[in-house]
Amino acid sequence: MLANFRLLTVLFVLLFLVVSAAAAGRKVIIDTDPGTDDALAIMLALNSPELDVLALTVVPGNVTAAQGLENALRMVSLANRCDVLVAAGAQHPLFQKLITAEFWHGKNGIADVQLPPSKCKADVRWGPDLIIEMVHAAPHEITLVPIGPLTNIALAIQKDPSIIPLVKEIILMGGSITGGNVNASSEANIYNDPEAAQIVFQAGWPLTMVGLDVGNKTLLSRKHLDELGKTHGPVNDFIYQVAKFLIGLSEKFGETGTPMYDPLAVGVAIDSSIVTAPLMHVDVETRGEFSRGETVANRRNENERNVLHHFPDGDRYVIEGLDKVQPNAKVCTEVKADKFLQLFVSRIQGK
Ligand SMILES: [Ca+2]
Repeated sequence: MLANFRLLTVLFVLLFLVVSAAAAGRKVIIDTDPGTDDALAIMLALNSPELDVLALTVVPGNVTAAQGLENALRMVSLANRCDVLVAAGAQHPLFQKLITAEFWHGKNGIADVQLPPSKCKADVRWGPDLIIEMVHAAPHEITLVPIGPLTNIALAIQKDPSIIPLVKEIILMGGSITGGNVNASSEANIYNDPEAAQIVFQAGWPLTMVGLDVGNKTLLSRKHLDELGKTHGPVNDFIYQVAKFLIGLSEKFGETGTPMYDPLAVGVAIDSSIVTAPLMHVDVETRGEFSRGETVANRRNENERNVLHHFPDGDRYVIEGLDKVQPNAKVCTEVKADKFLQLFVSRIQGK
């Protein structure tokens, strides 16, 4: 009888641990250059029970590192989430000058919305160090969600490559396999630090690329804005203003809504079934005359094998077969856009 009671107690404790672990959600670190669509992504993450946001690490991109840190701190404060660590990281890309995007994001990077000063303080650790420490503290549990240039992530794995197999997976916003937004070939996050991106893509960890392609199929429109306008709360009202700015901007350029680039990466972390993501080998072009920063994806995962031969009439290469190329990324190509947009609106409403 006593043995049965003990067994039951152990079972209950185990059940409690399993349930509480599930309730805590997937541990994520968001590396961000906030940023209007970063703001939407961060607020989606902070209000989704599927995710346990441990930290925001800040990278320069849409805005400078200093402005990005300030925006991140004000946003976690607005959401009443000083428990989420916020850390400054790199101050510039690895090998090139920073390109900021106030043109698209407003002077302060968050649609010129003036948020109250932050009640939360920045963590003293450097962003890449914080990533390294957190991954070692929770091996195989942490998902990295970079939604800016990949500078911080590259610095972290260069400083401590032993974290690579300890990261659960990496779901990043960046790249495109159908042309860019900076120019004909390149997407902004990758273009802002191509060398860092190539390091991250070749690291050999489970990587999902949420690129421009699917972002452009996921448009937040006036219909969604009206839904957000029906409810209120500090986060709700902030996101309403940011979304209104972005939708207005998209209309100026003849579109019917704003692409949810960064939020979709968070959406994939919440529920990967919203996207179709075939395996491909992706390299980042770091040299090309017209294509620096392009994510070059091999859709067939094979290359022709060209072998040099010497013939009486001269030397030439002859195709002798095909060599397999190992995929290194799941590349999102399709998205259940309506489902995701409804999820986004429902998570923000009333918050
Ligand atoms: Ca971003």
